[in-house]
Amino acid sequence: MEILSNALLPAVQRVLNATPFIDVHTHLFMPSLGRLGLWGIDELLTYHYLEAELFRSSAVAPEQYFALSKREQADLIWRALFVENEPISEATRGVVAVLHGFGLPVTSPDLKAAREFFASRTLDEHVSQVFELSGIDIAAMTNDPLDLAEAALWKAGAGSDQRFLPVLRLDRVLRDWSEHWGAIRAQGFDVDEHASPASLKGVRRFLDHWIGIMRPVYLACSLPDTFAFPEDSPCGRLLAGAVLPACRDAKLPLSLMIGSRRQINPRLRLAGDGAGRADLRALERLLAGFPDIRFLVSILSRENQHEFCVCARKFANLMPFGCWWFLNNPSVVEEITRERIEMLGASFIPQHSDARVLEQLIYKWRNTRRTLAPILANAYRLLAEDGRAVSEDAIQRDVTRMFRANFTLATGIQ
Ligand code: FIX
Ligand code: ZN
Repeated sequence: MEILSNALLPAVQRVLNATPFIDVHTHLFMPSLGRLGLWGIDELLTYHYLEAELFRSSAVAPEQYFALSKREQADLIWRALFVENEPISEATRGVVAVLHGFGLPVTSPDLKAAREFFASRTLDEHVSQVFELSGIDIAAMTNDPLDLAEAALWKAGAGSDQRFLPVLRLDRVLRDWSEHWGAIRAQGFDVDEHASPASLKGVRRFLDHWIGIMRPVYLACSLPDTFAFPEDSPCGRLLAGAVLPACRDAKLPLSLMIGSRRQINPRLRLAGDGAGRADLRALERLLAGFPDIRFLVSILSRENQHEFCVCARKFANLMPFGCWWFLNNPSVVEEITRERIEMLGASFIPQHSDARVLEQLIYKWRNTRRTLAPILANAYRLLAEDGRAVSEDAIQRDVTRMFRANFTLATGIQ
């Protein structure tokens, strides 16, 4: 049945709220990976987004802060950003949304009630409740075969969890070869510091080994704003000579997240990374050179977004996803999502959470639904004005495509 224009927003909200989403990129871990998974109020407050904001609202020096215990850090952040100031930034408001979502006080001078609540939770049921509150049923992880703790857990048999999808993350291979080639050699693979042609075979065996252990749904790497391709560098040679052939043979997509500038302020540690505009010609050459490989791509610079949409119109093997990191703010998400719908229809993945702490899913997906609803409703309003009214089934088809089918088709998962 056709929906009248003044009923479009509630119809879109109904469909968004009723459709479980797939979260295509997170830093969360399935419970069987144990201590790797972050959750609870102290982890929520010491999120690197909030650490960066702390140093703007407190006299504490980063060196002093990082010398504190996790609880002391969380107390300091709570006091500076939530007691002495109103939590009106995106990341601070998110913590309020999580506390409110669990019926916890949001104006306490301390964290006593929140800590007692989270201490009372058992992880596995907490995961399921957080997924339910967030409106997602599946989250893709970020799994690093060169992280010693994580590699040991996978080798011991991490098993599988239908709520989580493994992803083989390759930053240490492609981005930091000089620091990590020795760790690959230590795992028994014949590689050298120059990433010579012989190393390509060793890296290929390394990839096949970990694809067999983790059973990832895609391979992934973040790349700097200076990324170039083709390039006679370890990254360029390994990408063309080992990673992409492995993707082809394993029938797996490659996810590239391009534009992060590592450690522009090292004193802030994980909070010290920044963003830079990338040269998307490198991406174009990858897409044109490997038309049989599917690429899931997110670009960090707002200044790249329009040309990124144009690029997606030229290459059907490019699946744009998310409003990544510094873009995941309503003012920017709205601009990016509107131009994507105008140029790509429903053939993209609007958002991922990038959650590092379990309960962040609650606010990140609440914000996505809140920001997206009027944008989608507006697209259908314009369509009705131009002669075609939309049904709720048609809205459902678009939402299912954007938040599930575009990913399941790209990755081949059911
Ligand atoms: O490379 C990535 O996966 C980035 O998302 C992270 O490195 C970054 O710290 C982050 O969590 C941004 O949201
Ligand atoms: Zn990430």
